[in-house]
Amino acid sequence: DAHERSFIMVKPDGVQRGLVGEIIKRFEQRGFKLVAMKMVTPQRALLEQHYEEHKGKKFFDPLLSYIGSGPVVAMVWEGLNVVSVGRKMLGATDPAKSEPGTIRGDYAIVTGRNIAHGSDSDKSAKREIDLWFRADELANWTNFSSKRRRV
Ligand code: YYY
Ligand code: MG
Repeated sequence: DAHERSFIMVKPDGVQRGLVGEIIKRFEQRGFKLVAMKMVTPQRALLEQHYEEHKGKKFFDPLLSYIGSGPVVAMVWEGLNVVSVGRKMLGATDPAKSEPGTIRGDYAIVTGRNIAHGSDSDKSAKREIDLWFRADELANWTNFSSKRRRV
């Protein structure tokens, strides 16, 4: 589905380290279309929902304090297989296992500070986009330059 969407977020450490542009650049240059973006300091209630699958795990509280500590850049990217390709571009959750060339493999060394988030399935993407964005925050635009390149 060429209109598949993924929720991608630059975490506070990515913002602190000046990697916002680098991460946007990678998704843009890969050919994905940016449909929403905002900088926010997320409330705990939002993060509890965002990470609800991890509730009860030992890293849950540190994770929520870390993500809630500062602004993040929340984005929605669109394009063919953007969920799975986005996960590949991010690299493994544990940066020690992320291949060089991936975002985490190039910029991170520990799981607790792994720079960016990406939805892990189409279902999670829809849930996360709904959680972080109102419908009117998603831009409806046509990328004519990529249309011309398509065969
Ligand atoms: O989807 P992804 O971010 O790659 O990993 P998850 O297993 O969903 O974990 C979410 C988030 O939690 C991870 O990016 C860092 C943190 N975390 C952690 O601090 N320690 C772990 N053992 C596992 C995950
Ligand atoms: Mg996850």
